[in-house]
Amino acid sequence: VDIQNKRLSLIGVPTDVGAGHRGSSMGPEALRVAGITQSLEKLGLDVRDCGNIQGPANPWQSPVNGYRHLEQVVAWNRLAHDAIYAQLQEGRLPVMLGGDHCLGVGSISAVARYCREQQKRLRVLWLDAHTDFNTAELSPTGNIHGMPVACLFGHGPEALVNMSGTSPALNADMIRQIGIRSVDAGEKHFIHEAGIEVFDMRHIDETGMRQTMQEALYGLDQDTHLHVSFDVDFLDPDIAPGVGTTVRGGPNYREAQLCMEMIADTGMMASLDIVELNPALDVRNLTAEIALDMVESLFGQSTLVRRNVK
Ligand code: HAR
Ligand code: MN
Ligand code: MN
Ligand code: MN
Repeated sequence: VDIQNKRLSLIGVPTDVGAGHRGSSMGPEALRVAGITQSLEKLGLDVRDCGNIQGPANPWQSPVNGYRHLEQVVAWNRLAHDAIYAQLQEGRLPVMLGGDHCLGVGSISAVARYCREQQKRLRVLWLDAHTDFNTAELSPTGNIHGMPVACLFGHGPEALVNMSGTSPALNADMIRQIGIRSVDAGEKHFIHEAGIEVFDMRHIDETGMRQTMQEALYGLDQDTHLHVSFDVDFLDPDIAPGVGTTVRGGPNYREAQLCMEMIADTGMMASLDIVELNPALDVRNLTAEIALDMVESLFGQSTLVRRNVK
């Protein structure tokens, strides 16, 4: 795949209905202010900014039956699903500018639907401090941004579980989680049961980011659609404080950059989520700028000087 010919579509999905803090709804604009369009154009990419999706306001209520704002979360995800699916059908590479990570349901459901129709294999890289594998019963908060992976695996409310047209949308062969360092007790048990391969921070510390990414990317072929779901809280809070749920001990700048560069080296990334950026908690848009650096690396901006190194 020749990244130079890639046509991108930025889709803003300004939500914080799935989170426990207000403010990730300002994420899309913060990424635009940091210059995402110009940065990607400089890399030779064709960028279409589709603007923002409009959805329901955040009613800021307590959880009901274990879910906070379920109705609004479903509405936003349906809209995100439809917008992303439309861009995929046009042969473009959707870049979802979130928004909180509840949007992973809509985004990845659209990608799963598209892959099924195109008979492509799907590999999702879930870059996150969290596994996001809670259910209403397991979640300590009721915040649905802690539940999207469980929903994609068929565990959750009907409307979210069936969004891709078949349930489950994903199975354990199709996803690798990287950077994990905060998992709730019941969630940990459940993720083992599901058989998901988790490259947690202990794995990264012991084997290094290079080895970790070689394992996470192992087995891709020309028929694979590679989706990256980049939760900005993947990054260590020292470099990325502008997120709602910071967890110490994440990848530093260089480790994260290597992760992104190794993904770019495959030339296979075909869709991307950038989620959980919260400008209300940021310092001078620093986290947006760091996240954008990482996105530039994902799209092939390289630190390599020596030519024939891979
Ligand atoms: N596990 C916790 C919960 O379910 C925190 C989840 C936080 N999730 C995100 N996305 N920020 O990864 O509430
Ligand atoms: Mn997440
Ligand atoms: Mn997270
Ligand atoms: Mn830059």
